[in-house]
Parts: sequence; structure tokens; C-alpha cells
Amino acid sequence: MIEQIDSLLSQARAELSTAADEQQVEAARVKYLGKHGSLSGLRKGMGAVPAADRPKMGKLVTDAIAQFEALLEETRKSISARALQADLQREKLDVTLPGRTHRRGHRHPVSQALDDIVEIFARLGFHKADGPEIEWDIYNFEKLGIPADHPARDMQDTLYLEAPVRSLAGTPATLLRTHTSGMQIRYMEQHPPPVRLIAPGRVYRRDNLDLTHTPMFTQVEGLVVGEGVSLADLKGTLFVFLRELFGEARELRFRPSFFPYTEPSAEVDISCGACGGTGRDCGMCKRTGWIEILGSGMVHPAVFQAVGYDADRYTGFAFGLGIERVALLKWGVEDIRLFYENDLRFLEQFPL
Ligand code: 2NM
Repeated sequence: MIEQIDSLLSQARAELSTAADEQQVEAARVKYLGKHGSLSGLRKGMGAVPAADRPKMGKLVTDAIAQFEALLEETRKSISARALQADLQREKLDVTLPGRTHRRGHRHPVSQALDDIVEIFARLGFHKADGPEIEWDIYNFEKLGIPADHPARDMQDTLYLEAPVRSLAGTPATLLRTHTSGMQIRYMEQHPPPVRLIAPGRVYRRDNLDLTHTPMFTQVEGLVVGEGVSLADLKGTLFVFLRELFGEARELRFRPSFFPYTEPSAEVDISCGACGGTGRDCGMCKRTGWIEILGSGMVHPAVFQAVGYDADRYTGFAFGLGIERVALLKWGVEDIRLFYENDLRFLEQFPL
């Protein structure tokens, strides 16, 4: 029996020494000390031991069990210590590694061009207007003298809301503004002349995407109203503005045009920066030497009447231009869609 005790104990010891986790320790405990365990089974065999040897044998069995229990505890401790060590190893921080740097962002090229333009006009004494992108029919069309049967009002050209949005004033906003003129109309309704106003913002038109069109683009409109404001003031202001924006070398050209809310109206071209205005083999200006940059005109008296201004006393000029177009020309970008694809390889070429 003594041999049996010794061999069970060394067998149990060997098993524990290879146990890799808590489950294996527990399996060994059950195997040797469980209900049907081989060490605990020794107690049941005591009946076969002669009575005189029983106390001695009993003590040997008890000692063996106690040794095994101590070994179990020791093994559990060393397994959990090993697990902790592994956790610490995993969580170890190398404080000497270089930190993760944050990449510095910058303003979108269209925002940069817009800020440049607003800044130039701020220096010329223009206020900046703000207003809603969803607009009422009367502010986008009616008060600008764009009649109900005008093609601009067609579903083909204007984006209408599926459900009109009720405003506090009670008038429903029904469309996405096609220009920023609504802000200027509102301003004139609330302020008497003189007016020197710049109205920048996003505008929407029902256009399909191509090299020069996106259904949303950014516009800046300007408005000057006062006594004796003339076409010469219009030309002078735009001349100063465009030369500030594109450089002193540029020539300007006024071409007669038509807008429902100005009379007379003019489109303004600047000489092409790519060919110096010669047009020779130039793809930028399609060999004309000129690039169309903005629309303008003297505000129609009907617009003044619509906002409650005395059309006999006051005159004014207005103009509008697309910022993306300015950005295209300024940086020689060939496709307007690039501005709205948010491809960083494109955007990162416009630092600051
Ligand atoms: C343009 C061309 C010509 C314009 C007119 C007005 C308003 F509200 F005062 F009547 N704002 N902007 C205007 C005039 C805009 O864009 C090509």
C-alpha cells in the first residue's frame, strides 16, 4: 500500500507539472481527489488494512492528500502568475516609439476662392448677406421680375421641394434657390439705400454633371444702390475686383447680355491667362483670347418697385459669378466635378 501511495503521488505530481491552465489543474484534482479519485479511493481501501497498521497507513494517506492539495494550490498560483505575465507582455507600451502625427487639414479650394472674393469686397465697403438655401418663389423669382412663364421656373431648370416647408412668416419655401438674389431682395426690403452688399452662398440648378456643370455650386452676387449710381460705377468696381483677384495684367471686356432683373445687362470677360489674350493654340479660352467670368447689369426699376424703393430717385448695379468657375481658372483645373468628389489627392494640392 505504501508503494501504491508513493506511485499515485508521483504520478499526480508529474501530471500537475505539465498542466498548462486552470482546466487541466481542475481535471487532475477530480482525477485524484474527486468522488471516484484514485487518492481519495485509498481511504476506502483502509478496511483491508490490518487494524494495527491503520493509524500509520491513515496518516500516510492523509499526508499524501495534503501534499497533493498543496501542490494543486501551488500550480494554480504559478499558472495565474504566468497568465498575468502574458497579459502584461501584451499590454506593454514602448514609450520610445514615435507618436502618431495628426495630418493638418486646410480649407476647401472653393472656400479659399470664396474667402478671397468676399475679402476683396469687404475692403471696397460691401456688407456680407446671409440667407436660406431653401427659398420662397417670390424671393427667388417674382420680385426679380422673372414671370411665371419664364423658362427658369420650369421643373427642368429649378429643383422644387417635394413638400413645401412652412416658415415662421407663414409663406412656404418651395424650392432650392437658383441664385443668391433672394438675400438681396430681403435686405432691400429691410434697409433703405444706400446699399453695398455681397451675397455669397450655395445655389442649386437642375443640371447634369459634366466638365463645367454641377447641380450645386457656389455663387457670389453683389448689389450697389444709391443716388446717381451709374454703369461707369459698375465697370469701375468690377475692374478693380477682377484685377485684385486675377492680377494686374488682365484686360476686361463688356458684352451686351440679358437678365430679367437688369437693364442694360452685360457679361464680363477677362483676357485669358493661359495665352495672354492672344488665343494662339489655346485650349483654355478656345482660341478666343477671352474667358467669360461674370454677369452684371443696372438693376431694373421693377425690382426697386418690388422692394419699395423709389425707382425714380435710386439707381443701382448688380452682378453675379460662380466661385467654382473662378477656382477652375485660378488654378487651371480642367473638371469642375473634382471639387466635389473629395479625393484627397486632388484637395491636398491646395494648401493653406
Ligand atoms: C447676376 C447678373 C446680373 C443680380 C441682381 C440682383 C438683385 F437682387 F439686386 F436684383 N442680385 N444679383 C444679378 C444681376 C445677378 O448674376 C449673373
